[in-house]
Amino acid sequence: MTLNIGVIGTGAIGREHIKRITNKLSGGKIVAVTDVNEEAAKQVVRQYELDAVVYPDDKSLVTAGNVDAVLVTSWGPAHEKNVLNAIEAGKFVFCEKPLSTTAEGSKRIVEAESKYGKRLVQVGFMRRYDGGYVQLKEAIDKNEIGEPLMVRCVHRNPDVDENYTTDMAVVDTLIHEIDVLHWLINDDYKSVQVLYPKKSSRAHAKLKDPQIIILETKSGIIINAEVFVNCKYGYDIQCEVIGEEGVAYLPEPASVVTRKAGKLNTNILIDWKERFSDAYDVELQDFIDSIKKTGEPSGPTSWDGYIASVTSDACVKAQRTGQKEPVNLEEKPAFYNRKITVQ
Ligand code: NAI
Ligand code: NAD
Ligand code: ISE
Repeated sequence: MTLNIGVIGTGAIGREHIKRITNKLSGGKIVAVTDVNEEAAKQVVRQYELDAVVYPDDKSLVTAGNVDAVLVTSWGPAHEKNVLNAIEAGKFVFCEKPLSTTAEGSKRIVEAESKYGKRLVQVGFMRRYDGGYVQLKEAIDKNEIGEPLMVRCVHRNPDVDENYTTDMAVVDTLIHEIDVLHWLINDDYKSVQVLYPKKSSRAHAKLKDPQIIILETKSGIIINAEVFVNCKYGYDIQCEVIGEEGVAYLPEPASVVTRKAGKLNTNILIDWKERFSDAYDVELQDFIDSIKKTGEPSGPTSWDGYIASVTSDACVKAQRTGQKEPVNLEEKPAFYNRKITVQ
């Protein structure tokens, strides 16, 4: 059986995911697309020679009879409405991060899904599927470095456009660390604080860049996360977990090392599309396979999206106040405690 997929938002990552589902992955087919810019949706159908209908809006796409699952790759502020419409139509939905740009929005999704009574939603937190992060988690879970005490990480982009504002360093960028780190160290966040180092002259007026975000967990682990989105030299993701017995590092992407003319050289990636390309493949294949085998997606849940939103709201508040702000999570509903395993 093929999972028929409708795509809301045919921008950068929408096109990437359409290409991988069409050319690389198995078991899924793009049958519908929509974009607020209708010409962009039509162009994608032509460019990738899709056998897909272009719908005028998300509501008509999610209610189309032949659409089994919806891929939300619109921009962040549109996600909540897109996902709620899909749940109302009883469709599976893979939503790119963030699930919603506010905790209230993510909570509304959690409530709608719980009321529906079956898991429909998977959030695009692809780092949980990245080979390097999976190895790092295995090392921590096997107690290879003892109790984790501190984490240092870095999220650098070469540049961003004029629409990227100070809060997006959290809502759009740090959101990946927020999700992957509590999963990695099996702990919950307690408080957050944001520091602004000297501003890069490359950052435009509405963006404070770089930023240092300090997250403290309930057990007392301190995470120091740097977001620097005008670093110029490349797309660089680093993570280092310091434990009682040793230190574990996220592996660098494989790249040839040359020794020549008195220099040791290796390439650094420039584009986020390449850095997590394999992880995007695995997460979407898992979404397709899990629905087919178990009738539910098994990846990051709406509750994971909610945890990320509550933490990101606290970080945005901390950006404004300069103070340590608490992360106040509600009790996890029993609905999200079940573990779904794909054989
Ligand atoms: P983009 O701006 O290139 O594409 C967004 C597209 O959605 C645009 O074509 C826009 O016209 C369309 N759109 C916006 N609102 C819409 C709506 N209500 N209905 C239909 N279409 C709508 O943005 P990009 O970079 O593709 O990002 C899209 C989403 O993917 C964002 O949520 C972003 O956070 C996420 N993303 C995730 C990445 C990851 O590593 N997981 C990487 C890049 C983006
Ligand atoms: P983009 O701006 O290139 O594309 C967004 C597209 O959505 C545009 O074509 C826009 O016209 C369309 N759109 C916006 N609102 C819409 C709506 N209500 N209905 C239909 N279409 C709508 O952005 P992007 O870089 O592709 O990012 C899209 C999403 O993917 C964002 O949420 C972003 O955070 C996420 N993203 C995730 C990763 C990742 O690493 N997981 C990487 C990039 C982007
Ligand atoms: C983008 O939306 C992503 O999700 C990328 O993974 C991230 O590195 C980048 O900063 C975001 O803008």
